[in-house]
This record gives sequence, C-alpha cells and structure tokens, in this order.
Amino acid sequence: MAREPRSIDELTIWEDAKAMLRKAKREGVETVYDRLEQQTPHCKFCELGTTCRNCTMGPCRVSEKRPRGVCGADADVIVARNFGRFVTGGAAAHSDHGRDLMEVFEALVQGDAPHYKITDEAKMLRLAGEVGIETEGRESMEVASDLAECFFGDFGSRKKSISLLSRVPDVRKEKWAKLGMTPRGVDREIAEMMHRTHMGVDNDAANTMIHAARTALADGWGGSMIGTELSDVLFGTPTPSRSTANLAVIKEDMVNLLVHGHSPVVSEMILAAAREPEIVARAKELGANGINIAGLCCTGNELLMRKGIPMAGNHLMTELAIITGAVEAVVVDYQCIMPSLIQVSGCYHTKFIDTTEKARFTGAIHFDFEPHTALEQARKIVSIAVEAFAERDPSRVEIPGEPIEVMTGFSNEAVIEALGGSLDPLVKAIADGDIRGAVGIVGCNNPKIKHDSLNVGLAKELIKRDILVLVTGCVTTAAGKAGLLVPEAIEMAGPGLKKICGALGVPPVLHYGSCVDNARIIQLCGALAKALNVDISDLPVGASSPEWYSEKAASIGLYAVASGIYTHLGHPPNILGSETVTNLAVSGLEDLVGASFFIESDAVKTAEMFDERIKAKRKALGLSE
Ligand code: XCC
Ligand code: SF4
Repeated sequence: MAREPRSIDELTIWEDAKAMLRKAKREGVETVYDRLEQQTPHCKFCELGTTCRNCTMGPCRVSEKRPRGVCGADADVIVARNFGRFVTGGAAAHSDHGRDLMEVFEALVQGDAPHYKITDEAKMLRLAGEVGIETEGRESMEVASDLAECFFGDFGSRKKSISLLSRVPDVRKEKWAKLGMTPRGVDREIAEMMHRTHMGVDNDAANTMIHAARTALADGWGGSMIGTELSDVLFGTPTPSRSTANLAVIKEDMVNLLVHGHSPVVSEMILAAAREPEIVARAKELGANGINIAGLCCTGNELLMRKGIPMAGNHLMTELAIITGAVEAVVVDYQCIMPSLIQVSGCYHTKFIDTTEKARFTGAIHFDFEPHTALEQARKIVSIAVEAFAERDPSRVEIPGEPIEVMTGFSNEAVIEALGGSLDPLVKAIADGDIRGAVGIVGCNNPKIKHDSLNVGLAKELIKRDILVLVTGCVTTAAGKAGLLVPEAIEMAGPGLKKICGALGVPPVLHYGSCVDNARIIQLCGALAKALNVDISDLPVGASSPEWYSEKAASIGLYAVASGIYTHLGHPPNILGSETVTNLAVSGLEDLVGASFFIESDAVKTAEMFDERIKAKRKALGLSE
C-alpha cells in the first residue's frame, strides 16, 4: 500500500534542511526523499531477508507456502547468509579504508610519500610497543617499517589472531576462542564469509552468524582500528578544539569546496593545497574572499576532529548542501556518497570530483590519488574549484541560518590528558554514580526516519539520566546542530554529569570522530574493563545506531555486541524472515557473548532500556544504581 507522501516538515527536524528542500522543489531538483517515495513500498521478501540470489538455480523467495529454495535452503539459512554478507560488506569497506592508510604509511616509510609525514611519532612508538615491536634504541623509521609489516600481516592469513587484540581483556578473548569467534585476519574472515555463503557451504544459521560476528570483530579491532590509529600517526591525534556546523558554514563570499567520503588521505591534502598563498590569491582575483573548505559525512569528521574544519552536514544533508547554489566543488573519496550527487551538481555550477580508482562516478572529473603525487593532484583539484567560482549564479544562492558552535577532538589520548593522565578519575566518577554509564551513539541518517529526530532525541534523553554520550559519524552533526557539543550543553544534563563535565569544561556529548573511529570507543571500553578487572560486558555501557542505513553500521553494531556491548538499533536489519536469526540477535547472543541487540524506534523508550541495563550492570559491580 502506497503511503501518503510526507510534508517537508515531516522529513527533517532542521530548518536549514527544510529551506533547501523547499528550494529543491522550486528548482525541480530531485532528492533522496523523492526517490524513496518512488521505491515505496519495498519488496516484502527483501525486507524480511528471505530472497536469495546466490546461484542461478534461483533466484528464490521463500515463504510459508514455498519454504525452501531450489537447493533446499530454508529461511534461516537464507536470512543468515544475507545478513552475513551484509555485515561483511561493511567490514570490507572499513578495512579497505584502513588498508589505504597502511599503504600511505608504508609509502612514507619507503620514502615514496613526500607530502605525508609522521605527525605523532610518540603514538607510532606506543602502537609499536603494544603489538610487541622492539622500540628501544631503534630508528623511528625502522620501527615504522616493522609496524607497517605487522598491520599488513593482520590483514592476511598467517596469524592466529590480529595484533590489536592486545587491547581486549583476557576473559573476553577466552570467550571468543571458545566460540570460534577470534578474528584471525581481516581479509581472511571477509573471504571466508563469501565462501561460507556460497551455495552448499555453511547451512547452519547460528554458525553463519558466529562467523559474521568474527568478521565484524576483524573490522572493529582490526581494519577500523588500524585505520584510526594510522590516521592519528599520519595526521595527528585529535585534541579538543572549537568549530562550527550546519549549512551556514558554507560562505557566500568564498570559494566553497566540500570534501565528502571517509579517507583523510585525500581530504588532508586538499586542505593543505587550499592554504597555499598562490591559490588563495587566484581566488581573490576572481572576486572571492578566500577558499572555504568544509566537510560532509565522515571525511568531514576526520578534518573536524584534527583540524577544526567546519562541518556542512551529515548524510541526508549532502544533496542539500549543493542546493545552496554556493558550492564550487564536491571532492569525494569513497563510501556514503550518493550517486545522485552527480545529478544534483549538474543542476548548478558545482564540479563533482572523484579521487580514487575504486570509487568512480560516471560523469565526474576523475583524479587518481597516489601517495607520491598527492599534493600536486590536490592543487589541481582546488584550482578547479577556484575557477568554478566565476561560474556561480548569485541569483540562485541561498545559504540558510547561522553556523552552530561545536567542540570536537575527543580522542582517548585527549580524554586521558584532560583527566590528568589516567582513566582513574573517570572510573571514580562512574563508581560514585556522577556518571552512571556511557553510550556511544553512532552511524547514519536514513530517509525512512525523520532526519536526526532519533539521533538528537536519544542523546538528550541519555544525558538527562547522567549517562555520558559519545558520538561519531553522522550523529556528530546532529548533536552539534542541536547544541549538544558545547560545554554549555551541561544545562541539558543530569546533576552528576553536569558536575563532572562542568568541572572539566567539556560537553556532556563528546565527539569521538568518524565511523572508523568507533574503534576508539571499543578501545576505551577495553581499557576500562581492564582497569576494573572485569569483562567489557560487565561495564555500564551501551551503543546505539538510531538512524542507521549502511552495511558498515551493521558491522559496527555486530562488533559492539560481540565485544560485549548492549546495542540499540532504531529499526531492524532485514532478518525478520527468520525466527532463529532474529532471536539470536535480540536474545541468544546474550548467552554467548554477554550482549545483544535491541530494536526500538522511540527515543524515550530507548533511553529507558539503556537506563535499566545500566542499573543492572552497576548493581552487579556493587555500585549504587
Ligand atoms: Fe555513512 Fe560515515 Fe553512516 Fe554517515 S555514519 S551515513 S556510514 S558517513 Ni558512519
Ligand atoms: Fe535458490 Fe539456493 Fe540458489 Fe539461493 S543458493 S538462489 S536458495 S537455489
């Protein structure tokens, strides 16, 4: 049954978004919301996860009437296989991003990446120490070379477990070993999932799900974690700083270049090129006041965290940013870049530039970013943006609202430093009940859900209950626009959180980075569990992805659960066609790994669920509720 199209007010909570949706209507520009209407209703079988296209005896759709595919696979097997591949897509995306950082790091060690450098050498040496590489009395580049070798090894097939499991409490590792869930190698688990889900291989839903968890763990504690750590080594470990967010960070009097995607390898070079005097002078010659770099999605998070570059918007704002009519260029690397951006750019003077061989967009201007020529490429790209300023049509420019202040840069290192050098004050605040627990709110936007309503709603409900919130990914922009990422937001928090954050001068909602940076959150959980001598599943913590859409979010959710973190999703993945798989996700995993998923679309109810969970965990630790 087709539903009534939603009004603009029902699509999003933001005024800047509404203004641009109205402009899109006026100017006849199609957006993600229009296409969602066209695609609704979706295929019921696909929604339930009960379709299979894994061989040409099919495709098959199973139901009560036709309970088995041609090969005999039932709904449990089909749903588990589909979910397994779905998660694996996400793990592959994060991890291949991690690999790109390894390649730049290795090129640097080999002297083949002249424009990159080791910015945080101390962190590089610390990392090397953590994975058992000798650092005493050795040249830094020698250590770096061993570290690159070690991380490449983590992607392969020769290890029994990936190296950063050194950050996981022993009890948790023993659990994984018993379940056959220990991640051995990033690429290995990914490839093995593709093998298992071929026709006639793994035909036991629970067994497939265990391997899905193992693949997700290889992402969280492997590919993503390596991506995050090497990004810090190369571009600097984030420290607290101030910036701004929303569409008004786009400047009418400047050349606006938006970076979109995920990898700092490209965006950091764009930023460096845009700061060179010659190119700024050219912008001024053309009548602009300078060059304004702003971010979208996670590459935006990377630059926001490390360089304080303003954030124009999250996933559902990417089309709308171009609709301001003031964007000279959108420069993308990969992931979450709607192909529609090509069409939207085409409606304006906006140049759409892709930068990697593995993520090309038909109709885009293409550059092939390589470590040894990165800065030259970046200069050419910024020049294209600058020259496009002359083509802008001022009569079509509309930039809504005013930028909102945000505080960013909360890496674990920065948090520990703010706490005076150790996690002890945090442990004490938790023990005293000032901070009752912590929840990471992560992930995306999804046009099926009123834009950012749940992301913001949940964050507000949690801090009221003295639950510290950490945000990453597209939730960052949501929290920022809602005024939650500034120290003054303690006024919206409960008394305990207000006291602690007030004393430290930090917001009750901490920006922890991009999607790969969820690795920072599990690392923190691992460290807290070790400090308390308990398992991660004993901690009063949770994770949530209220408005998720992507395979990557599914991988993040599953590695959180498999690490022992109770995890909320605002809507279910496509698994409801199998009772076995659904039950495993929402309860069975609890017995296996000490945590499970829960699905809830209401912010208050979700906060109450976390509250109950945190109470129970605190009680079990002998703490006041
Ligand atoms: Fe993509 Fe990372 Fe989701 Fe945003 S949050 S829509 S995955 S950009 Ni990760
Ligand atoms: Fe159908 Fe089985 Fe082939 Fe899937 S693997 S398409 S269920 S025959």
